[in-house]
Parts: sequence; C-alpha cells; structure tokens
Amino acid sequence: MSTDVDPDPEKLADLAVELATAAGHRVVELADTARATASTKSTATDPVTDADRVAEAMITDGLLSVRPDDSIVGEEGASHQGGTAVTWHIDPIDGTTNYVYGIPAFSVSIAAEVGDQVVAGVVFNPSVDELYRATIGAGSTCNGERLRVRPATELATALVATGFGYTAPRRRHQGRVIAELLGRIRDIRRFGSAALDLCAVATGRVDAYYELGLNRWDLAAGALIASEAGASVGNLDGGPPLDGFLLAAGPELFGPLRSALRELGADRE
Ligand code: LIP
Repeated sequence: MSTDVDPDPEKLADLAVELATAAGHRVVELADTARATASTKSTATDPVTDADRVAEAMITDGLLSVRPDDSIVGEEGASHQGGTAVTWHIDPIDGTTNYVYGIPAFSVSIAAEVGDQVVAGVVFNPSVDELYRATIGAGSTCNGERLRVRPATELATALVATGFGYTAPRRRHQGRVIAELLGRIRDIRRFGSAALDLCAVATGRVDAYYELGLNRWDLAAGALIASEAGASVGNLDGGPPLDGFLLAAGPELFGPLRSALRELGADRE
C-alpha cells in the first residue's frame, strides 16, 4: 500500500488539469444525447445525466491509473478507499441544470485533499474554454493568467453571487433572505455552478459568493482557487467552509457581509 505522505501539489494539479479538460470536452460531445435522457436525483429539480456518469468514470479511471492508492469521492457515486494521504473530490458536471438547458455555465471540478487541507484544485468550463487552477500557497490562475479578487468595496456596492437548494422549504427561506439582502447590496447573480461562482470571486467578476447546502465536491476546488486569489473563505461562525455553508469574499467585504447574512439566518434552513 502506497504511503504517499508528501504528494507534490503541482503534480496533483497537473493530473487534475489533464482529466478535467478531457472530461469537459467529452461532456460537450455528449450534450445532445445527455439532455434527451436526463433524469433526477434528490428532487424533481435536481437533474443528472449519463454525461455526469461518463465524466466521473473517466476521471476516476484516470486518477486510479496514475495514483491507484488514493481515495476518491465523486458526486455520482465514485468511492474508493485508498491508503495514501490524498483524497480526490470530483464533481463531474457542476451546474447540471445549466448543462441540461444548454446554458454555457457548467464545469468539471476536481480537488485533491491531504489531511483536511485541499492542496490542489482545478475547475474547467468547456463552454468558454476557461481552465482555473490553484495549488496551496502558490496562487491561482485562469488559462495561465494570475488571479486576484476585486479591490475592496462597501456592502452597498457589492455584487453578490449565490445559489438555491433543491427543496421548496429551503428555497422559500433563501428567497426571504435574498429579498432582504437585495436592499443592502448592489445586486445578485445566480450563475448555477458553485465551482464557477467561486472562480468568479477569484477573477473579480463578482465581489462575493455564498450558498447553503453545498457538498464538498461542489466547493473544494473553487474554494482553493478563490482563497489563493486573496479571498476570505469560511462559514458564518468563523470556521472553514463546512459542507453546509460557504461565504467567499474579498477580505474587507467578508466581515460586513458575514454579519448581514448571520442576521438574516442565511446559514439556516
Ligand atoms: C449545483 C451547485 C449550485 C447549486 C445547485 C447545484 P450540481 O451543483 O453548483 O451552486 O446552487 O443547486 O447544487 O448539482 O449541478 O453539481
């Protein structure tokens, strides 16, 4: 059993880049068929397609062919218990609703975690050929260009991305939170892919992003890309982004937005 105690984040990121781009191009090839045969998972508004499954299988096989003793967790059920220090988190198509509707805002997200620290993250949007990459302590890039969050802004002029859950009670609560928050910020954007929302923070296309109910595979790679671009990333209680709630924003905006979201109960059902 391999005991890869000190894997090189750059090599992990290189492998993730190779697999994410191959899977991204494949899901674009499969789009017409996949859309015609889409089904649903947790609720009638939570779609899944054969392309999700094909992409996850491609990525899983690719990882295990190079690093057979790593652990793997994928959104569509990939699960491999390994013996090294590395766990891979895979979202084969993040933004599946956009994919099914033909909206060019979906991504392949792959993250490598050592212990409880994500050390390498890759997010690929094949519709616009944007490849986001980050390794711990070495910054983040999009197509090789270094990323930096937007300069500081007040809450009242902040453009904030968010997303909504798949159950009606949670969506109603999230709608009430947004209804109140909108009067305190510039505007919201709802792109439909948590990974791309986090990359939007990293590129400065939005000032902040928050969402309740994400899974680790949704956020692991994007959170590293955002933090390596200078964003503060965490939950509303001063901790790391749990699998439940995440807020990412420039460091000066993070505090005021966190206070507003806590007051509004954004991290509650
Ligand atoms: C999606 C997230 C998005 C969220 C959607 C959905 P999926 O992930 O990326 O931010 O609002 O409800 O969870 O299911 O497309 O991989």
